[in-house]
Amino acid sequence: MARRLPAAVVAVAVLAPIPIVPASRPTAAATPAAGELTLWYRRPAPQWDHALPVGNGRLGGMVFGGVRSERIQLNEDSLWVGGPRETDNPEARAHLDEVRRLLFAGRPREAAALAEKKSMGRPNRLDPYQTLGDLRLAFEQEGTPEDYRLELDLDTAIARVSYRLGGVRYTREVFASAPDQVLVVRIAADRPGQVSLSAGLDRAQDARTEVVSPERIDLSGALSGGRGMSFQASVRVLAEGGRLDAFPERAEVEGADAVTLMVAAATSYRGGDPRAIVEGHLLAAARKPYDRLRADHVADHQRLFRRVDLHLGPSGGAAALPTDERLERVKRGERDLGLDALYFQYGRYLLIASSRPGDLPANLQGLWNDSLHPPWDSDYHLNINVQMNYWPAEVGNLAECHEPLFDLLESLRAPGRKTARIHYGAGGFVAHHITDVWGFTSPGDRPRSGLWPTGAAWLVQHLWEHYDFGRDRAFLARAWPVMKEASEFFLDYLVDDGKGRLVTGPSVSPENRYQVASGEVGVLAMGPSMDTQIVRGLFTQAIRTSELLGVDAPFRARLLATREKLPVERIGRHGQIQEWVLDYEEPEPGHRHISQLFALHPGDQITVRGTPELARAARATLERRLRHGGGHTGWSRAWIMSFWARLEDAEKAYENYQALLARSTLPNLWDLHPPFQIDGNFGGTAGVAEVLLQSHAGEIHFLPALPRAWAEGRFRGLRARGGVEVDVEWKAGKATAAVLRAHVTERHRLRAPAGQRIAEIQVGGRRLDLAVDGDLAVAALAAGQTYEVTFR
Ligand code: FUC
Repeated sequence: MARRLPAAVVAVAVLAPIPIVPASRPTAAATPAAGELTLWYRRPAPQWDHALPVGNGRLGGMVFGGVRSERIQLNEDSLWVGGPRETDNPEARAHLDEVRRLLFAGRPREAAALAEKKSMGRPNRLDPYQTLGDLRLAFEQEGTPEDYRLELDLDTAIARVSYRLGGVRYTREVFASAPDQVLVVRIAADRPGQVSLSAGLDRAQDARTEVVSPERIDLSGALSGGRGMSFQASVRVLAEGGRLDAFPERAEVEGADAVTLMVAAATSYRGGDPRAIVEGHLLAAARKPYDRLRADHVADHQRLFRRVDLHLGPSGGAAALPTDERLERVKRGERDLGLDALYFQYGRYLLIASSRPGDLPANLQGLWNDSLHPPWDSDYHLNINVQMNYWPAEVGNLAECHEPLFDLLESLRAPGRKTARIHYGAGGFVAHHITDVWGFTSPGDRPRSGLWPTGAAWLVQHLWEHYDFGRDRAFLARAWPVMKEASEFFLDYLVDDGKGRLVTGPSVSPENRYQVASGEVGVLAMGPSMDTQIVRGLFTQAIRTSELLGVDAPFRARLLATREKLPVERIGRHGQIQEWVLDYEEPEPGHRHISQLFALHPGDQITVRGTPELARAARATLERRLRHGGGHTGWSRAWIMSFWARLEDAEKAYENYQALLARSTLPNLWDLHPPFQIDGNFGGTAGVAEVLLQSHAGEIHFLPALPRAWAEGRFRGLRARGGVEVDVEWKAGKATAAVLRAHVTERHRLRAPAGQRIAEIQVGGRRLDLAVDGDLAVAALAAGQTYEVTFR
């Protein structure tokens, strides 16, 4: 087989660089109040999923904060077992019609049995993303530490440990620098000659450690599975004063004033020799004094992080408490408005730390994984999870952090073309419910989860979202072939259901089951509603794109004609949006996936004002799911928050946000599936934004679902579709002022919060002409201008 370039490398060449609308200058003071953006603890992390994450998109570290020993668990985002493989199943195509026939005939069990044998990829499993290893530090210290504190400052992206011991104040700072591509650890004391430590690097398997000199430790190896990817992590030890020594397993420093350790790591995934890459990073970083490394890191992080401020009201006494104690209070039903805001900003922090341009996208655990066999391989699940990771990217003013997802999508095109042809005899490209960094697009796992052909079609809608927020036409032009190719697949693949409707299938409503009249339980189905909604969304965006770009009119006509034949949304016997074409009973009515509401969120096919009847049915769907115990995974709960926000039910949105914090959040504020899974963090962050600002229904809606608990607050820098940055202030539950910074010239419909009206809009000291109709105002905004909105 010809050597295939790593997926990410190919992808970057095709889609990058992606220009981003520059962040405008902050309007309010950007320096956050001390402590407001800090997670902190009175004791070291007792276990891995309580430790504090740092990351630069590619390198990750988990900081435990021990006094006598520190463990910093390390990750490099491309350390995946496996490699490019032929996993398409040449038998699948020949059995496609029979599986469909059985499903149309109401025989789902036989269909699933046949699909299990003939329709799935071979093999149908992925190899895991793995831990890189651990940096271990040991300190020669006796006695009981006083005044201990472990913290993560989201504003500087620095984890810090400090304590007093034997009259000496020790501080430890850890950060992962994107500009310098090293993870930096600095240990200092407030008295000279007090820092003594030993340092080592290890990994449970496939690696060996060499203490090259007292100043250099190497960990190098090759993964035993897959293509045997090679990797290296190295530490450089720089002591200020003191004595250095090397032992077979560790480097030692005795009596230094301070010690800086720099960790660089690389794998062969991106091409090049990991050793040489590491060498380059360490050499360059060692030329900078610690203060420079730190200042460059902080500036780089703040360029992204400080684009958005959020204040949701005072925390009362809670603000002075450690984060784990604050969370305990929320579990007891108390409110902590500061924690509400902190969780939102933590999601933005985590996205910056795990998804930088040119790197791999955030996986099920973002970037952080301490295991060789993580849950679900710490892979990319395309049936909600990886998409949820990116829900806060655009609205949260981190559009460039979205780019790795586009690269992943690009990497699926070539293999997905083959899968489309081999499995379905179709053109275009397809991906199913899981993928990795090697371009896996075959149906993976079991039919119940894996025989689901709309993974890529959903991902493609992220390209449209990126355009819709930023209005970068050049980006849209690059996205068009991807949208077109994803659409081509469905033009070939959709099948007539005998009633003139075109449906997907064999497919699933992600991971859910239904019951036919005979009592038989089905997993596979023809035309599950989510598929139809995804295809409709894809076609609608593709139609719009071809119009905007003025390209491919004949193809557009085909999409328009085919879209007409998609099944319409149906309301079932419980008043719910039907999950399948038929109104089946469900064995698990509280199922964690609420796929049939894709059209409500993240889609925009169901809206409160555009489709009121469907919006009522969406409400009934949610209520039924929740009555039966829905929302029990963190990501499911987070999604529910956004659903309620879209239905403009502020109190329900807030209730579910509190449930996310109380039931599905670890002391380090990581989301729990359980176990730890990062999607809920990102979903919760997106949910908060959705409560404060919406722009999916052709209008910018200020405070669409503001809960009573957040009576007074303000945000700065959220983005709305149409190239606008938005600030809003409110008091006693009423918007008092808003600012719009337009990056493109466009007419906007602006909707005031419920019960309010837009009083006027000023630009450069003059009043803007407004067409006001009730709570709606229409205004033409010009690129580069700042508009001040007042409300009544
Ligand atoms: C989906 C979900 C599971 C889990 C897994 C990683 O398949 O149904 O709950 O989140 O992804």
